[in-house]
Amino acid sequence: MKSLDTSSDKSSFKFKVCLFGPGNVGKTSLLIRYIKDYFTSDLKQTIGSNFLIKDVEIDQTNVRLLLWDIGGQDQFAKLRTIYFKGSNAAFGVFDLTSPQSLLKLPGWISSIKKTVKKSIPILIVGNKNDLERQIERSEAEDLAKRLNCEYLETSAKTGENVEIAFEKLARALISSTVR
Ligand SMILES: Nc1nc2c(ncn2[C@@H]2O[C@H](COP(=O)(O)OP(=O)(O)OP(=O)(O)O)[C@@H](O)[C@H]2O)c(=O)[nH]1
Ligand SMILES: [Mg+2]
Repeated sequence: MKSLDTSSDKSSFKFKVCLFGPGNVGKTSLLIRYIKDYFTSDLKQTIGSNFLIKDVEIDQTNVRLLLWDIGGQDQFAKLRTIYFKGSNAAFGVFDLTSPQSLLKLPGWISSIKKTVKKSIPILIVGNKNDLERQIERSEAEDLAKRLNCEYLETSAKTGENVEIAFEKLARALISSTVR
């Protein structure tokens, strides 16, 4: 799901990105912060999935991100592979105050790899860094490295690193396409 538009001066890319990770870690909140630039503490859990679009310009390149937000509760597990199909990149989220949530990421990643069948950029984000952390940064970094993923820490509440995270993934997508 990517295309190169040569009719304009600028190249235009379209990428499917799936967000993944357990329930309550802040996937929807990160998207709301990124796309609408606000935060609310009384968000409902995602039922099934949401789909949002963000157009960004990265180094004079227009990029359209098709962002799929999947409900992390176990009851939606069967739907997941449908959403993973055709993804050009994946954005994994865990909650820095919940060690449990970090431990669930390897399972999600192997399911993505099985479904997508090719190597795609995967970014892991430790979210809620405005709260008191229960996971050492080095522990999360080590896991990300072992899984071959980039790692960043964010807060959907304060907005820290949110735009940077999505743009990091967009850059990785552009360079993996242009290469
Ligand atoms: N303090 C703080 N709270 C956050 C942050 N991000 C999300 N939350 C809160 O955590 C709760 C869950 O956030 P959601 O964005 O719904 O989490 P989700 O990963 O989409 O959950 P599912 O849809 O069930 O998979 C909500 O009450 C949010 O307000 C953050 O960065 N800091
Ligand atoms: Mg959600």
